[in-house]
Amino acid sequence: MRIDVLTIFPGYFAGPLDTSLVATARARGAVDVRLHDLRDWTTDRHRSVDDAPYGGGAGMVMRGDVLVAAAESVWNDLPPSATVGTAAAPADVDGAPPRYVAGGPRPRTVVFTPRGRPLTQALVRELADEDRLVLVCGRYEGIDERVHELVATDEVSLGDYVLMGGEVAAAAMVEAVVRLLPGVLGNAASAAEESFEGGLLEHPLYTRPPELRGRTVPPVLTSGDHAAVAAWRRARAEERTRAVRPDLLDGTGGAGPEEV
Ligand code: JCH
Repeated sequence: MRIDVLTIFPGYFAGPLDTSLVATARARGAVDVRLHDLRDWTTDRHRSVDDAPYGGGAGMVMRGDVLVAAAESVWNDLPPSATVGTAAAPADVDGAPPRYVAGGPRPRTVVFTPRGRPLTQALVRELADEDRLVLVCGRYEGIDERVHELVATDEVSLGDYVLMGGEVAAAAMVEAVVRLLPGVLGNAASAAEESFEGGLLEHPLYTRPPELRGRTVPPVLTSGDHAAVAAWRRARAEERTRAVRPDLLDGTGGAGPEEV
């Protein structure tokens, strides 16, 4: 899978992409993650990616022209020079390969926003089946609405709280998607994924030492009785889910967003 990330802070991703399983997956070629600096598509001396909101109000808005040009470049594997400063859709070049334009059919392109559909394991599974993903990270007070209309195929929220930009949400999505790619994790993790598919929270985990600050390990886990272990784990998972996430059991999907 190829994942392109559009951001004004490509350096933000240095840690998440170069650490642990994501780094291993990249090194093995299971995923090709490419970072793009949105300022490469700016047209002015100051390389501005934001401007004041029409209608007034506090804060700044990410410019739609910069984001559309960046998306068209990345979708079509073209350098910034090919799309920068194009307010209208570029004219068709005869004999040119098929090209993606804003508003038309395009690769799966996620724009992060607190107004988006919440990121769930079901969406992660769906995205992990794509050949490529484009992740768009805004900043400031948000992105020009026309980018949501013309560039986004998916508007996604990390949860019902307000971040300062889309980068943390994009890093979370990369981790969640990459761990599902073929060959990235072993069978143990596949099993863990199935257990979430059952709609319950994870059961408690224990490892050595057998006693920690006076607290021992539940004897069933060292009994060697696999059926008893499975029953104990299911009971604890149900108990925990009922206590902290009853919405996962009642099928309503949880509370709606507040103030976003
Ligand atoms: C973002 C902001 C106040 C946006 C700018 C771009 C995603 N789940 C989730 N929380 N926050 C985000 C997110 C994603 C992209 C951007 N901001 C800051 C600040 C807003 O309205 C109240 C909207 C936040």
